[in-house]
Amino acid sequence: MIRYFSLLLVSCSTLLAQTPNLTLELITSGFYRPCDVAVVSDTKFLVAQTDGKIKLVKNGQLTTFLDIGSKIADPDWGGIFGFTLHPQYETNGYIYVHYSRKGDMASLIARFTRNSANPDVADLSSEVSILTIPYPNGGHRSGRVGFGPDGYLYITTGDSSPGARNSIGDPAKLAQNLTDLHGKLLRIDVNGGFPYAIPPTNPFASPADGVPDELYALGLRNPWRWSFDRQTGDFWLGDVGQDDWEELNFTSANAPAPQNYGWPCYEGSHTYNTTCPPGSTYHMPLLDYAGYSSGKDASITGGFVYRGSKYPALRGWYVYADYARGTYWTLKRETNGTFQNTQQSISISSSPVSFGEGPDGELYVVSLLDGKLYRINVYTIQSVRNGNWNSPSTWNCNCVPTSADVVTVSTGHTVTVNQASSANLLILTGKIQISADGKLTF
Ligand SMILES: [Ca+2]
Ligand SMILES: [Ca+2]
Repeated sequence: MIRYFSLLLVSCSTLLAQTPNLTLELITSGFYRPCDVAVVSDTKFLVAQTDGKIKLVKNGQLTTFLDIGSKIADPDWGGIFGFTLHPQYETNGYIYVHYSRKGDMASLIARFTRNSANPDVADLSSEVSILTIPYPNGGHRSGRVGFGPDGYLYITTGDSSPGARNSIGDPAKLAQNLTDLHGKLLRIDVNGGFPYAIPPTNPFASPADGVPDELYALGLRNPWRWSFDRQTGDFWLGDVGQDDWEELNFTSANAPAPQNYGWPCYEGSHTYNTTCPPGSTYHMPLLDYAGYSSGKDASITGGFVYRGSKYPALRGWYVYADYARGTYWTLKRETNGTFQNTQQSISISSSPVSFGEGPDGELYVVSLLDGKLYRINVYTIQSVRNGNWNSPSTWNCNCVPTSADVVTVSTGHTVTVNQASSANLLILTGKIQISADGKLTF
């Protein structure tokens, strides 16, 4: 059999695992600096704005669900950083918000409760303070809060360094200081005590060890967004870099705690602060890519592994983005640790700042600067896929092939699998079968 690959084909690995091509479907616009999204259902969303408002999108209508604008430090850069719904939100109405408090700019993790009479609003007076983390220097505070598959609430903090370009990041090495809560992943049990209990399996759960019992992992700079794979429990975390490297971390569900993600001893997989003791216990990122000093501003936005049912070709792919560049990637990691990472052709000239995952596994994204909420779809043109593979001799798919696409192509005929853009063009002949995982075999 003869195979011809066009010059545009990225690599042979593209052939082995056909990458789904993403598109963005606009759901709602008109937000002011949306920074996080929680998906109640496929027609109901809560979207947090940096100015302290959490907006409700319900059947296309936009209303205010909660307004904590009077409590925040700054409506643009010091308001809400992240929020999440309690796993039993439908019954208890709890949401957990991470915001910067007016006055001292401390990070507050607070619980609010949906109004029992009107499920479309939450009352300001329902606030319960869960955890307070001082930020006397301002600086990176991450802000993501989310529940793990174990039912515990995970919270990331930034290193509190201002992180100005070409400055020294985290000069006090707080992210490596076990007595300090900055640059850490914290884990608490909001169901087992008030305001919370310490999970007994936390690595520093002993009150006598000098380490905050909440601490679960260390060595983080500004881990803006992260998630658990709902199928495997694996942990994916994007850590925003200083000047040189943006990094994506993968941690398997059975990895012991605490993991040390390296900052500021390492930026990405590269030595950064050389005064750190040499160590081999750092958790190196799955990948890093050149950041600000490469000539373009950069800021990684960690995403989710797609586990929805609407797009079988996307199942098992991790979707993430860069906020500053408007770039999206899909990444497929195999169990042996190898992975395929593909930059998507879509690039909105805006700011993908946070992803959200629905109860059905479908994915969403909000962009900060243009104030929009999108659903992530996969590009297909069904009518064209149903054409005759053998006639005409050149068959143009314009689709993402699925397991239903099986074809025998006569010698001399060509098949073009033309993805959303012309970036992935594949010309081949012979018997071709598209397997369920999106791979082409022939
Ligand atoms: Ca302790
Ligand atoms: Ca790291």
